[in-house]
Amino acid sequence: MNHLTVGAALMAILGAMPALADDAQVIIAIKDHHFVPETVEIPAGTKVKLIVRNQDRTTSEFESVDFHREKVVQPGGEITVFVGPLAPGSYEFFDDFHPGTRGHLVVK
Ligand SMILES: [Cu+2]
Repeated sequence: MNHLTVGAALMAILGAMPALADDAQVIIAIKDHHFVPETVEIPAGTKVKLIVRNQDRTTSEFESVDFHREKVVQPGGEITVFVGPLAPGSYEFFDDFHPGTRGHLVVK
């Protein structure tokens, strides 16, 4: 490749980067056996990155039957799950190790 071609290739790569940075991302904490926030609104038809941070001293398992995810979150740790694109509606999630801990993804 000559320098012009390299420059064009670089610009193509850099041009593609904002799309990655724009990916929808939501942080959900687990604190005192509650999800914070308990209701998370996300756009329909979009892939969304959920980051779940466990601030409790007990192990949790972030789980949803509605959107088919299940992942253990260590005390003080965090996990990432991708959801969507989803149709509009309300999708429940819970802590499978503390089933009283529940929240909802509201897709609009
Ligand atoms: Cu489970």
